Amino acid sequence: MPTLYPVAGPRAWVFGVLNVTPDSFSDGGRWLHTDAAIGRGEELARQGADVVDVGGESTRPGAHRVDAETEAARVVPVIRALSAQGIPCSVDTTRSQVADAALRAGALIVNDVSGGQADSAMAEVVAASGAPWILMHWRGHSAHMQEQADYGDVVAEVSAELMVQVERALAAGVDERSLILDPGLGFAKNADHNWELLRRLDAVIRLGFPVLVGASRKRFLGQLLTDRVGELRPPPGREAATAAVSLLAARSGAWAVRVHEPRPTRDALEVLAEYRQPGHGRTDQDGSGSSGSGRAEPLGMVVAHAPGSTFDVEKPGEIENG
Ligand code: PMM
Repeated sequence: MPTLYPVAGPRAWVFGVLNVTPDSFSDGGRWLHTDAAIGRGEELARQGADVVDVGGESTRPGAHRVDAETEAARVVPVIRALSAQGIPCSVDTTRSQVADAALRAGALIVNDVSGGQADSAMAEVVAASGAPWILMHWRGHSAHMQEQADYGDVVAEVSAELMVQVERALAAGVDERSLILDPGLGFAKNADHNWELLRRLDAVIRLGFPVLVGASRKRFLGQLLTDRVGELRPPPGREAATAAVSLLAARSGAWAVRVHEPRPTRDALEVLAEYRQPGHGRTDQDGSGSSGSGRAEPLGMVVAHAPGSTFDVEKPGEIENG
């Protein structure tokens, strides 16, 4: 299998969230059955997701764990079916066993919210596969993570802790070019921590790795949009705020964003790409621009067919978090 590396381009990538779980904070229970999950994955791709991020275990604060067999049984058939249709998939898991099964079923990327800390065998699996690995900032499993939301300088501490995970990954033989970092909004972080990380995202980006940001529908957006009687805006009403955060993150240089509803974010990212680089994605003859998904090329992946060979650019077709 060729090796994929994330690279920068005119538009940030959009990861569409597909939780095959009964209890995720925003879409829990909706896509638990395989057929429903596959249909949702197809819909996410139609809505402009560049990658469908398939997870089989909820990570919302306080969530309890499922066993590896249950988690794999939820994600593997979905990844196999979507990959067979040419829809790029990542697997959202902290377990090497699940990552391995997902990669064999066609997943291209491992999204590990524990940044390699939950399972010491994960680095080995990733290194052997050559798949890109998203290392998210993490201080412990969901059941207790909010007790760890204690920082002096959140940006400096998150950056330093991410670099520890990078060093561990490299020591285990993972290719440096395969690593993607994520500040982990809502994971052992309160609203102030999340906003500070977004404001100073450039510091995380300066660590020298592609950065993915997952703000979608998280609690800190519900808090921002609290109504006059003090009710938090429910998750489905946080879409415009999610698209706004995606735009800000991309403007700061994020490589990708992870969202529940790709269309508003994808549209916002198309606006940013056009603003920065006029006509960047025009495919029509008269230069007037075309509409719909596929207009702007995403940041993309490069494919190395053999070590040292030339690269080709591949264009791939209420308890709540944070
Ligand atoms: N957030 C959730 C789950 N997985 N993965 C990454 N890389 N970054 C995130 O911020 C992130 C994640 C939270 O739960 P959800 O799947 O319900 O959005």
